[in-house]
Amino acid sequence: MFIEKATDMLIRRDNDLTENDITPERYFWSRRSVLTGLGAGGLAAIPGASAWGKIVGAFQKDATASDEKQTPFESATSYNNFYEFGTEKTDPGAVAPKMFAPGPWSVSVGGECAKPGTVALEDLIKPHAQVERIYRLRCVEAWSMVIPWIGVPLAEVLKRFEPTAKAKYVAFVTLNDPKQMPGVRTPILDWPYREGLRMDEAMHPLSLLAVGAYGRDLMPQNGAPIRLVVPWKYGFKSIKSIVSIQFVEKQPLTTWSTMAPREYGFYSNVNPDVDHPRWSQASERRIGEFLRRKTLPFNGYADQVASLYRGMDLKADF
Ligand SMILES: Nc1nc2c(c(=O)[nH]1)N[C@H]1C(S)=C(S)[C@@H](COP(=O)(O)O)O[C@H]1N2
Ligand SMILES: [Mo]
Repeated sequence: MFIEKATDMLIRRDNDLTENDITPERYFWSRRSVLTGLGAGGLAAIPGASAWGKIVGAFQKDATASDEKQTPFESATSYNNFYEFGTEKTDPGAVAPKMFAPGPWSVSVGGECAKPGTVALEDLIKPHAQVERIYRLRCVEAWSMVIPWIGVPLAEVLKRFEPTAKAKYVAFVTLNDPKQMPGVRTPILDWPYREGLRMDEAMHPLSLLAVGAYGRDLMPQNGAPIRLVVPWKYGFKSIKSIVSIQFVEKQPLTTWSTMAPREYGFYSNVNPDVDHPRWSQASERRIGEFLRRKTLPFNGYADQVASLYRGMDLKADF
């Protein structure tokens, strides 16, 4: 059933593509995962191959970052942070497509909830529920991108597990596989990569569980097959290649705030008034642009999210 569904999606979507669209660079990833051939006769699925390879369905366009120019696909897939594949910006794009081939993927969801379970990716993120959201993503290193993500609002996914009243936070964990992720063979970070959100942040309609970008499945370097996108926070909160989501009562440990608590707080809301101890956060470089631009509070999403933090001192809770 798993495979049937994927095959179905695959044929539906690939009918819209011409041979020209299927260039090795743009299509390499999905093709390698699922397809045996792309001849004129059509497409064939490898029996038993990853059902994940075609998770992006017939998504709807949704709220966008209006008039902003999108970062080219080539930049968004060659300038990345994904320490599991190395610490240089070019490492994930160079290494992940060659080494990381997520097979059938499931996410285990548990903790303070009535209906815990390990759920296959295509059951977690249903094609008909997918939306495209053009979000700014602002790295703590003072660069940013504008990316058309495809995914499902995190709240919609979380609700079906029926979090209890004790669920105050949500903790996320990335895959930790030394065979596919050369970076985790060295203790540069305390693997696996972990992140967390307060419950109301997780339930906010802007929080997205992304499975695609630029109209297709996520590239390995962007966190295939499923990652978080929390656009009002620094990029490191947007954890990639998620294997576990747990509802917890206490604020969970997160990778960067454990590594360097003075530099990275739990909240990590984009805040031009709170400098990183080693550099200013007042401005940023949009990848592909020459001039720097001013960084906006909450990365420009203050109207939607500032109310979550009413009464908090965001210089103390940075
Ligand atoms: N598992 C994992 N997730 C991660 C990271 C990482 O190193 N490992 N880096 C984070 C950082 S610092 C940023 S800025 C974003 C970058 O996302 P992008 O490469 O898709 O633009 O991913 C975040 N998610
Ligand atoms: Mo980042």
